[in-house]
Amino acid sequence: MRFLTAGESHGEGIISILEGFPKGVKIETYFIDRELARRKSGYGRGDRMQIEEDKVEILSGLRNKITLGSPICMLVRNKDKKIFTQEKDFLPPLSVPRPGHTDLAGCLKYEEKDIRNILERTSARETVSRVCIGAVCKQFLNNFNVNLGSFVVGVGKIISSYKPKSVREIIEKTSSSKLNCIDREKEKLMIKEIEKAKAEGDTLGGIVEVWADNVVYGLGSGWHWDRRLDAKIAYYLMSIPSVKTVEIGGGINYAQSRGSQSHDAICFSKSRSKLGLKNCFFRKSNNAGGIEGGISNGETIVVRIAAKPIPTLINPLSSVNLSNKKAEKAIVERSDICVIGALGVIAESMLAIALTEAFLDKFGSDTLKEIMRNYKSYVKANF
Ligand code: EPS
Repeated sequence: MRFLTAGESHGEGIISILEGFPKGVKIETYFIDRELARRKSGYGRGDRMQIEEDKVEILSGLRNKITLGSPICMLVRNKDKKIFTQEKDFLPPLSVPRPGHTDLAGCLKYEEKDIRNILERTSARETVSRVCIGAVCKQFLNNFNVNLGSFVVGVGKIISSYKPKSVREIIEKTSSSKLNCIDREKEKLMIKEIEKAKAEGDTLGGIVEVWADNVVYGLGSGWHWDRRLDAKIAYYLMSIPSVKTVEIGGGINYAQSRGSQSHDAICFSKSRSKLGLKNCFFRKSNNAGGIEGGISNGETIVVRIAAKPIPTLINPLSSVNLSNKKAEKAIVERSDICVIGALGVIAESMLAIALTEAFLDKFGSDTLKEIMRNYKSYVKANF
């Protein structure tokens, strides 16, 4: 399976193409739209989110809601359309790059003086595509009872230490949250922090955790570096704009503890039923985050990501005008104060894509029927 995304932030729309996705999977557009609505939400999002409807149109690859196995093409039209592929727009050139954004690096790379020609594509609006493709993959993973959930761990310096017990708990407790948060007390402080940053013309980053449960053991491989499931997940999550850190399971805490305190002791119980197995191995702790030696071990996949603050500041930082090379304040474009409340659904999407690819690698990729057959016989045969 592979996927492509296309589209500029203020162009016609955002396009996603998913190729190599199996035949026979039921796909509901209302589910994709619900995920897109989650992406627009979260305290601290900018005014653009009020303008856009973000409804998906599936242009190919399905008949009567069922995938044909042919490429799936999806389109989300932009309402705030300002640039055109054939017509001239009259937007003034943007010349002073924002520190932290792609503006300068992009202009240098593409020998460009108008930052708009860089920012249109590098805007995080592209994550609309990730969510469309992720929502299709989630509907595939549903057939194997894989559930995904995410929650905000921190905004700026406000950190919650609450540890949920299951994906179900995450979904239940975040569903009525303004910030995709489980910890209501900390959420109040996070919202205050966002309000304070807004009043001071500033922005905030933060930390999000994403979980996937009921993931069968044996996805990925330890045989070769580029087949490792942890490496794939890290790559996919690091590709989300603003993300600067990806940790799996214990992550950085592993480095600060001893082996005896950090590795998950192995248990076995005949009565423990998991993934339809009568007998199974399990762990009482999950510091490995569900992956050992690059292979899923049957425990919940736990990934933590950290994102930098949004680079567009109402009180801009010092910069240099690309045309005359004189010192000037960076450009101020309409933007968000904090996107951490929306980051979780994008992270879930990228994790769903990574897991779907790993699933297809292991169980085949032509039809859901074939994959299901292979999956069932694998789970039955093992142990
Ligand atoms: C975004 C749309 C953008 C920004 C934001 C994400 O809309 P506009 O530029 O028209 O206000 O709100 O972009 C960025 C954070 C960025 O760094 O480019 C969206 O749909 O997510």
